[in-house]
Amino acid sequence: MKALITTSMAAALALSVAIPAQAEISKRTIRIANGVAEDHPVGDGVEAMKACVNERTGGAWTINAFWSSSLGDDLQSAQSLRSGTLEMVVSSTSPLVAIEPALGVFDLPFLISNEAEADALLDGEFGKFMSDKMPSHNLVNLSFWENGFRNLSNSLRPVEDLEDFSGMRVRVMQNNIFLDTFKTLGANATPMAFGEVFTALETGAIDAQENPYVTIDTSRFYEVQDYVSNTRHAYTPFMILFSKPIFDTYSEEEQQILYDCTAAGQTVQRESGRSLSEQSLQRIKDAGLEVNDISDEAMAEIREAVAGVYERGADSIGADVIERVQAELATIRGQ
Ligand code: TK8
Repeated sequence: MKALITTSMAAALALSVAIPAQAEISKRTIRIANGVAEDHPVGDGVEAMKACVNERTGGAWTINAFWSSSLGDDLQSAQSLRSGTLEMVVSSTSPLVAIEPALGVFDLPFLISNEAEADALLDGEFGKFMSDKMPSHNLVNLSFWENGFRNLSNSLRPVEDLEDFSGMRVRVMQNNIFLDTFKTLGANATPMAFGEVFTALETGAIDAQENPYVTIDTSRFYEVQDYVSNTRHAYTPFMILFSKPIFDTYSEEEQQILYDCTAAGQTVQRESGRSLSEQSLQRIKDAGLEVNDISDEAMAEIREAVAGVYERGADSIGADVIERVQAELATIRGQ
């Protein structure tokens, strides 16, 4: 009897010794949904992430990215993650207010003023506070990447002051804060999924849309727009979301690989976006679009006009969340 126990214990020990470190990593296929085109900086981030995953898993994982809303728009994809039928999405936070209304905090007009502030906010305490809200919706936020500062494009006229927004049919993301902002500016705001924007601009169903230069460039909106105005009215983050039901089946080591490799992708994606932005602007100009800045005076008037969005947004976002972000930004700005 004693010998038997010893033998089986020895066998167990031999087995545990024989298991290589890699045993915690299973063969897996991860699909990533995306609304943007493959040549958007997100493409560079995904490539960096793939290289990292390949190295860490010894090639055990296959990552397939699907571009230009081919697996559905941001919100649909996030819903698929929640039900465990899709692994991953690179999604703007804005359309996800239908799932977590507090995410609307990022859409408050002129909240973030530059990229250094965005990075400090998203990679710091506040970003963690927002990410912590996601597991209750069956989602895991692995990292914040950059969509960026949004600028208005349209087919009617250069937008140089508040009056120029008047009556303009602007597509906004499916988001109450953006809707309020553009209505307050006097525009005729229509919520629409990203994948429908190009055709809506092309057919003239809408006059205008707003997105960072890299998106106006890579989604070829310049083909169906004539004016771009440097409004920088909001900064949108991308969340790198993973399906929690699927995440929960991963080993701890595998979960760590997801965090580490989306962080590696973040560095590359942000750098690529920031250097591409200038090139995109040049391509937009080369395509014959008229690009204009807005005077400080006109900008002050525009900011003043939308100031009430903060108070009205508190109902859905939560006054505590708005206070928290403002306190955090004050700290970041050294105020
Ligand atoms: C792409 C979107 C896009 C966003 C929008 O799926 O909807 O305008 O800016 O980048 O997330």
